[in-house]
Amino acid sequence: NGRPKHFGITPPIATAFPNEREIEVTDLLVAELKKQGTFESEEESRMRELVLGRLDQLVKDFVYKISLKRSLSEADAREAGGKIFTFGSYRLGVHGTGTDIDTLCVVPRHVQREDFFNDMHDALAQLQEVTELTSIADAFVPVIKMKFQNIPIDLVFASLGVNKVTDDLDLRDNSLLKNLDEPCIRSLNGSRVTDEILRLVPNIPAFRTSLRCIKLWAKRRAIYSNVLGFFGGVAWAMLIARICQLYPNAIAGAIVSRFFIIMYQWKWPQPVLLKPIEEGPLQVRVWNPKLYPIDRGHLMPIITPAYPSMCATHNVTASTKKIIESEFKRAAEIADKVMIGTGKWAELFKKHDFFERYKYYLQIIASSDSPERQLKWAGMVESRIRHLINRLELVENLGLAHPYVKGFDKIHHCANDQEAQDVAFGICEHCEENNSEHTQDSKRDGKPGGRIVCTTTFYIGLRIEFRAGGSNPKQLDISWPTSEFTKMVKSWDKYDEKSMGVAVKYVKNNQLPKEVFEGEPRKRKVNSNSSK
Ligand code: 3AT
Ligand code: MN
Ligand code: MN
Repeated sequence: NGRPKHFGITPPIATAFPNEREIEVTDLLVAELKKQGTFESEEESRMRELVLGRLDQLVKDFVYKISLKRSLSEADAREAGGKIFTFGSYRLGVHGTGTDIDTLCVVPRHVQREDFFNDMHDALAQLQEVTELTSIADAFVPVIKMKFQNIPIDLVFASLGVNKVTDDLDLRDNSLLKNLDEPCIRSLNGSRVTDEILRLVPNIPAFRTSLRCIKLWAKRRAIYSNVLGFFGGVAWAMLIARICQLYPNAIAGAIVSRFFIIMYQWKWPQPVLLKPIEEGPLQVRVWNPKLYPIDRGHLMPIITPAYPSMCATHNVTASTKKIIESEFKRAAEIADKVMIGTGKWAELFKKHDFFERYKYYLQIIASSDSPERQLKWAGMVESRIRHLINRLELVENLGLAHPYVKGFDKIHHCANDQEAQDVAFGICEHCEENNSEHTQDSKRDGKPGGRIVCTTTFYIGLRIEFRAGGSNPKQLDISWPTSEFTKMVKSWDKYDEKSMGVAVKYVKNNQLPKEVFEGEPRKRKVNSNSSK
């Protein structure tokens, strides 16, 4: 019975149109975002469209060939169709220069995933404009990755229960999901979620500019990472979408400043929803804290709008929640100053001070004997760090365990066993003098007993709070969280003791390797109220 009068689960807070000051600060914001290089050139954006057109044609050719292979008539094979959808930052219209295009290849029922990873992969391999082609067929969301004319592309796959996939196909209908296998449902999900977000936003240009701002801010403040317990791209998009619903006629400058205030004051664990949660035709679980204790445990739930609705922020821990909230507070104060004219947007995007902030850090060093192995092993270790954080949060005298959002990769050319063992424990004599390329030692691994060791080092900042009268004063015992963590990562089914290692150790602030400062001069001052 018609469209709702408003977007979202409540009426708007205000429907006012922008005033002069809001227009001014929005212009300033757009200028700052341009200055910070968040927009791509027109040439790059034309190139992306051409590449997408090429990919769409390749998918149609692929479906046609498989259709003939499955003995469809020439006419039916032509009609079988096939279509490319996009999702991720490109679909939302907030991608930056050099970022990937996330694409979904949708095909009719007689084309299967094996065909995609064989025939489609091979067709791509034939093209000279395709480089760095890799298939990850056994991933949670199976994917072909490549560069097409130098543009990074993620290509996922879904086979629908239909005979034809025509160009007017819309993925909105929940019944499309019936009888599909899990990887197909998950592959469709990315696209269905982004499309639904866009449908639920009243003013798309304001949404885009605001989201660009929030993404840049969250990256600079090191709180942009789903795996490590902060928020990922989809969660940030849903948060901004909710604020856009609450202020349907506002422009970016106003949205952003409301965003920080509202998010700072948000009564978690009240969930952020863009629409009522739907039931649907599948046997899968939909997020429901009344029914499922796990869902009740989500500290900052932000719920995806497409069926089956899920919590996009289930990785958040007590520590990352505190960190995100303190960043909301800082940003709300800056946005406030910008509105009254005593501050600048640039202040919002100032780099975090993670490596200056704490006196003690934990280093988690994942190591292995080849770059290919390292990619998977380090990814596995990274995905378990939030469990380490959860356990550290229970340690007496530890006020905060703050994970850094990315690992630091290195390839070490080691002359002998001792050196190889040392680097796996974070001891590297030449690391400080040479850069990570180790150009001078590149021949060391050729010597007898020489080899390479790949390491990825993750960091957790520790805020130690010794309380007077505690049962265990002036001690910090992290042996239990650490041993539980190493046990957990080593129980991985692809773990191999001979070629992989993991080590957890303390480092003091002044022992941090210089690569964490990424070429910036290192300040020696330690903030006395952060750690003692
Ligand atoms: P960039 O502009 O590419 O940095 P993005 O939001 O497009 O930002 P990604 O390309 O990493 O981010 O991811 C796009 C979407 O793909 C987001 C999510 O729906 C899905 N996705 C990404 N990584 C995973 C993963 N490991 N498992 C399942 N889905 C994923
Ligand atoms: Mn992307
Ligand atoms: Mn991607």
